[in-house]
Amino acid sequence: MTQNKQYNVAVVGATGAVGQKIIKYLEEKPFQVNNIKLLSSKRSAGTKVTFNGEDIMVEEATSNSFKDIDIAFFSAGGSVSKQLAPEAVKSGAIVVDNTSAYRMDEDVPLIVPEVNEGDLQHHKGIIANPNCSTIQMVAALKPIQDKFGLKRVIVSTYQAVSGAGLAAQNELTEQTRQYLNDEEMTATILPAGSDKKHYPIAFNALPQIDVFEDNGYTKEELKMINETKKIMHEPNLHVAATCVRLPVFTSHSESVYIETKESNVNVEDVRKALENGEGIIVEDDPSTQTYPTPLSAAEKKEVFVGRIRKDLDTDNGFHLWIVSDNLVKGAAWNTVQIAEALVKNELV
Ligand code: L14
Repeated sequence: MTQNKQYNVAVVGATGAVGQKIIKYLEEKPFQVNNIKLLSSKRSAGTKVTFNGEDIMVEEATSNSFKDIDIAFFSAGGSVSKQLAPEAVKSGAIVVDNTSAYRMDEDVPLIVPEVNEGDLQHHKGIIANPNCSTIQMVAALKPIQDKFGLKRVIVSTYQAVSGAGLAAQNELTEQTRQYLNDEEMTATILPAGSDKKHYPIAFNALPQIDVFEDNGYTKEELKMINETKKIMHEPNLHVAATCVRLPVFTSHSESVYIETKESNVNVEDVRKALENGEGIIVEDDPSTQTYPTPLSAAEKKEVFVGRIRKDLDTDNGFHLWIVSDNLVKGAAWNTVQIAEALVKNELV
């Protein structure tokens, strides 16, 4: 019986913000962990991390790290995944990868369990965790797609700095201090992915996350566009995205405009579909000023939806405000949920 089976797991990037959260969610026992191996770059190797109250030494990840590992979580950047995920698969592990390295590969299922758990059946060793902004949006759109179909999605994001790592968080803190002390702000990190030019994020809004492509979209925007179509099995869905960084530490927010395939859908139908959606919490009551915010969603596993309203001009158009913790549902929790689904479906 799968329930009694124990699994050997490895976490690559164990000292990072997402790796730490993966370890925390594994302690909640989504399945039985027999042995846990904590791996990192050479730089962080030798530090100790606790798992279930026990101190575990973090080791440098190499191609030999994955013997006897059943599930390997990768969250140490795209180049580490490119180099070591195939090695882990060769050793017999199933990889759940939290980077963008394999997401659009045809052979790699891109999974949000509430949306397309079935795609796990076709895995060939590597499973990809989608981009944080994509995850929370498709989780909220799924119950609407199921009930009314989807024709078009236009999203603008309001993204936290934590997605760009600890250095970006420290930069926001330091720039805030500088600004309030009338000092010049030093900017060296954001917009992340860009090595040419940097802008302060404190008291600002940056319409660039990741680098620009030739068509004028940023990579983050194209990730949202392409990943959404893949996860929702809608190659012809019209999707447009504008991704913006805000001086917020945790949780991404999204203003999302959708058009359903069905017409004559009313706002109560959409609200009901969302209320019944898996992993979705509706927080929406203008009479009490109830809606989710980045602070209210932080550290929670669910995706929060508010401001549900009908477009005033387009019959099948609706507007939503979708908020979720980008390091939790957007990264660590979705990754652990994928492993849980692998176990449940006896695919590991
Ligand atoms: O594609 O800078 O998983 O906030 C998610 C976080 C890309 C960068 C991904 C950020 C990353 C993004």
